[in-house]
Amino acid sequence: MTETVTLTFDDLKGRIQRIFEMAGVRRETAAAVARVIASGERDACKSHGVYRIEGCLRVLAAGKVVLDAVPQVHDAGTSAIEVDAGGGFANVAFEDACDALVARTRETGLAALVIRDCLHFSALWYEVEILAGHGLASLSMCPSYATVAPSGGQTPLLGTNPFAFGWPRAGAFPYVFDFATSVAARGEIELHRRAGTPIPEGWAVDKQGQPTTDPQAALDGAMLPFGGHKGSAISTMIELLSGAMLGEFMSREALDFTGTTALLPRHGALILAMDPSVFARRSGRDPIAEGERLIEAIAGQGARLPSQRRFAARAMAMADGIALTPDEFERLERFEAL
Ligand code: NDP
Ligand code: PYC
Repeated sequence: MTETVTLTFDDLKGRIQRIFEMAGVRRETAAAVARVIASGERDACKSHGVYRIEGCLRVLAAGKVVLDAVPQVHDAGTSAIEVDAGGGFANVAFEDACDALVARTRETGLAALVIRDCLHFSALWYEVEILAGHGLASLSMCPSYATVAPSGGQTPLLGTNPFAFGWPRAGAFPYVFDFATSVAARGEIELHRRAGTPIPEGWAVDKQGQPTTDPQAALDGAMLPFGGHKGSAISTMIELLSGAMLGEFMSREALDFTGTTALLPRHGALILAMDPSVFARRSGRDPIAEGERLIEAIAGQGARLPSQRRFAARAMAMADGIALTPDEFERLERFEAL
């Protein structure tokens, strides 16, 4: 097969859900995992789209995820709502606790969702976008496994620790940024390895601590934080807030526990949600309109807004379908036949 194959969002999502259900995953979990993977593919986020199915199936085969975990939401009426994912995928835990988080945030202005004992393999924009859809600003973060050297070091200690921010906009896609705190996500390096292409300089060092553009040497060596000491500090903050503070694994412990980067790490996650209208109440100003002025001024300079590429890809995919390469489609069919 040489042609790309085009699928609708619902078709792709349904196929992915069936793959996970056939692998023994509980229906609600399979649906949540399928939604986030299909959304990644729809938005041209290749490092967290259908490519991730294989990694998730590997974790299932290794018995390192609890297939039938039912998330337990603990809401004691405080600012921190907890959901215990019970060793299952984070996506369904987020979905199950989302309404409680939204309600508490509207009530108090600021609330946190603590996800415990989960496997988090997906892009974080998915979560902050849902919260922006409810009119809330939010920050989302989690550790990963130790694959990134701190700035000035050469040995993996930090995770690729993703960090996302969402801000609601009236009548437009929200303002969302979402990035690994390493120069690139590990998934990007893996995609270069598969394609046999070199990675850009500055992404990683090899086992000897020397700069490398060889993706395999990078995967075996250490990835680097973005922005030198600044990214290194943000990544450390994520380890502290979503690892140490929650009493969940930090990236080094997650790697020790799993024993390999070939399987997904197990850890916690933290989402902070804020209701701008509650914070602005006494100012008499409209925070969304104020934000709009800034965002429009940024775009007015010709600057690209974060997520702009993704939203454009989404619009195209929703109109014309989601295009899979022949290799991606063959893999999908292979997983369906398992
Ligand atoms: P990118 O570097 O591709 O993108 C980071 C952000 O910057 C995006 O919001 C992107 O928008 C925006 N952006 C990119 N280029 C520009 C530009 N020129 N001007 C303005 N904005 C720009 O992301 P990463 O490779 O760092 O991360 C990819 C994904 O991996 C993330 O979704 C992250 O959540 C996920 N991840 C998940 C992990 C986990 O443990 N679950 C671990 C690590 C990463 P746009 O999307 O529109 O290009
Ligand atoms: O791409 O770095 C990554 C990653 C790690 C876990 C999920 N995604």
